[in-house]
Amino acid sequence: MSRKRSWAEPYKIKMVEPVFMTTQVEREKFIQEAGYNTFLLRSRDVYIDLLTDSGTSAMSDRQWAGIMMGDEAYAGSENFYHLESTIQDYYGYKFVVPTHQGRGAEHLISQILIKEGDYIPGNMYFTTTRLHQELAGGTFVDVIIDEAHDPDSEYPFKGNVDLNKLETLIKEKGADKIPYVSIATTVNMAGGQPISMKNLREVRALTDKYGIRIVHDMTRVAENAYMIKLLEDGFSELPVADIIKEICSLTDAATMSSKKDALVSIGGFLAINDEEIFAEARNLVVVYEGLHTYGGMAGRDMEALAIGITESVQDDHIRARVGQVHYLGEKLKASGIPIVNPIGTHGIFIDAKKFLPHLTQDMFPAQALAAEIYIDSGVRTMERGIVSAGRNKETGEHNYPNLELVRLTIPRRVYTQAHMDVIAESVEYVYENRNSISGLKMIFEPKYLRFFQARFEKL
Ligand code: PLI
Repeated sequence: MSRKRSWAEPYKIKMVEPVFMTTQVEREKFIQEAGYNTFLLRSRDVYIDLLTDSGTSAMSDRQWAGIMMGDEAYAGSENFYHLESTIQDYYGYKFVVPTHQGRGAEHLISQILIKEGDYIPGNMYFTTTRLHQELAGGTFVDVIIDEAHDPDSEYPFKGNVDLNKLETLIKEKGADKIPYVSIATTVNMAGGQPISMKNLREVRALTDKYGIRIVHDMTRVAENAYMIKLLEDGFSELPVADIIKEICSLTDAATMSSKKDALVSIGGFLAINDEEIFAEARNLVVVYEGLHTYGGMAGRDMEALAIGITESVQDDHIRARVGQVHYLGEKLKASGIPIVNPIGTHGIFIDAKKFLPHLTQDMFPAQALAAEIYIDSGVRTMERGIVSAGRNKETGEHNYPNLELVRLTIPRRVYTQAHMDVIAESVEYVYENRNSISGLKMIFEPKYLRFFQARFEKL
């Protein structure tokens, strides 16, 4: 008999943060006051917070010790040099510009590389990434494989680029109109789906042929690397850290939201191999973020980030992180809840179209379902569907994405298996009572990234 060992956490708990329990009657009032938008709830009114895995990880004792080593000099902080060498060592990029978080890096690279009228192909959009591309005058073009838009497709690498779509676009628009291809590891909006190394190598070969750069959104690169190790031929014996290094080596620059993979509450960076682009970014960062040796982060935060990066690439860590997500996903699948398949790496994505077939997409089914789950149990999730997709830049109409999802995002190293069980019980209960859930009407819509602040009323 082979020895079985489950994914249990490679750490023990040293400090806890109490949370408050609320009643269903209170939660009905809170969500109504929040305009049925889980982003507008107060966190003290939330029991288990699955809004996001961004900035919500538990830091290690090493990271907290690093916080005490903050060198808060305005210029030339020791922590910056530690962070810079850590990024060079683990990710292999040559130059580093720190930013306050991921979208700060997206802003810089978009302003530097994109001209009015350009096209930016990518493996599905991400909200802030696409907005910065548009604000710089570009148009995002989705070149992900069709399987990524199908929640039932079991294809293991739904983050892959459709090379035909990409080459057709290059031929149609001309390589000079495409400043770079935007590649995310993993693809958040598709359900946390990885890209394969084979596909990334092919994208590299194709972009080399036309002289086009690849900008890597490396926000969850360790999770992507782990899925390559699990699923792709030839990688099972390699450490995750080596796979990460190879992924990065196939790209020219990277934007990072350190608030995810890298286990810190705040921070990000732009990493670049081209010295001229680096020089421009290093100049522009002082306009929008802060001096080039802190870019909007405190010295102590850069120290925690440098340590977080080294922890995030360890096989034991990433196995437990993804293991917990899969534990919840398997439980929900076993009770017949429609979720995106295969199970992703940072959360479970419920298919709200299938969960609530009596609601049309303009009744905001995922938004309504997130509100119902909160009312039932105080578990906070978020919408990733028509509200997140925003409006078409030209026509002003809603974008109608095929994926209408509720994301149950799991913070890293924060919740226990018992929390996962409670979450599953709540979703199962709401599913049993799904026929009584009504749709929503949008009554307030902000201009940018509307999902954060939009307000709704029950129909
Ligand atoms: O939230 P930022 O500005 O640090 O990073 C923006 C960002 C860029 N790329 C990807 C793939 C993200 O997931 C991302 C932020 N994601 C959030 C906040 C989330 O809840 O998924």
